[in-house]
Amino acid sequence: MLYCTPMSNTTSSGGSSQPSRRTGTQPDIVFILADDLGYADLGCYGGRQADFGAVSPHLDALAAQGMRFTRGYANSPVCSPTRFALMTGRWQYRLRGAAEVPAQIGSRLFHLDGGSIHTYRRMIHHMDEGIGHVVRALRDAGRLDNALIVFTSDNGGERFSDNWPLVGGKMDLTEGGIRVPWIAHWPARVPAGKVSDQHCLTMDWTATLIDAAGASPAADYPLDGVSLLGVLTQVQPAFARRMHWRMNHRGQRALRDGRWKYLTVDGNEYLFDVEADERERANLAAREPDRLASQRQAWHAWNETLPPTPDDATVSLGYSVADMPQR
Ligand SMILES: [Ca+2]
Repeated sequence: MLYCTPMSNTTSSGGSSQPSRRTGTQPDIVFILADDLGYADLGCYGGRQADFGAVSPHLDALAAQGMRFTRGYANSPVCSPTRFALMTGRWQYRLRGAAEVPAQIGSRLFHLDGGSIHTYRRMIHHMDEGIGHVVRALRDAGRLDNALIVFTSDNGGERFSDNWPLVGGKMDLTEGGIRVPWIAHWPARVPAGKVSDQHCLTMDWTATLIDAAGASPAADYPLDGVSLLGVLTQVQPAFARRMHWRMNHRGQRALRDGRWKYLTVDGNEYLFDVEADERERANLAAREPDRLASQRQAWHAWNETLPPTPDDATVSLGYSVADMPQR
């Protein structure tokens, strides 16, 4: 998914024949949302080289010349809800039908009888080449300096993805299902070579892009996302915020609060120190009952601010353990 929004070519005023104001004003915005790309699929996130060489040299260059986030999350571990959140800048749970994906799709669509790591890395490489063409076109047009290029993924990695060191993938609220690559490149405003541990969600991009364009959200639809413009431009340090998820599928709930993560799956409760244990293997729920209780309460307090999940919300995985052994 690629949005290109030329926002700076209509800013001249007063009948002046001067070229439109560009530097320091509204940027061009290129928003690139990869599908099912895992946290460690790109070289700049620790991905391995393929037999043909670097898998993602253009994205790696954007990260090196811009800002790379290490705690950027998708609003959901599945496609459509994250896209709803991106399009509205709000919790997807506010939108009827976006709670989960009522998909009636057969496993035939997934081509489960094909694919390989080699093919998967080739696909990423082709995507990366296309992004390289976009960057080159902006540079050739003299518009790269004030172009905000954003790259992220709509959910955690699919069956051939590399999510290391995270556990789980698409459909899971463990880190591998929701923590994804986040890259921002904007030479005019974002210093090169920065790595941020800001906690952030897909819907924050919506707030950030509105902010970067100098616009305001509609008063009737206040945003749940928060602008990261100050973090991007280094005028503001990383700030604390809680991030929440919920999903009927397997009764999953998650709260990320600082270094802590509260998680439920299949009726089981977990508490992890995600900064010390990114793989969520050391369950501290029994050792820290008070913290577990306060995190559980915080999740419920958030949940009560949102519409309930519709009774008829369903999800189709498209395939099951009958098609593929569980990871
Ligand atoms: Ca997806």
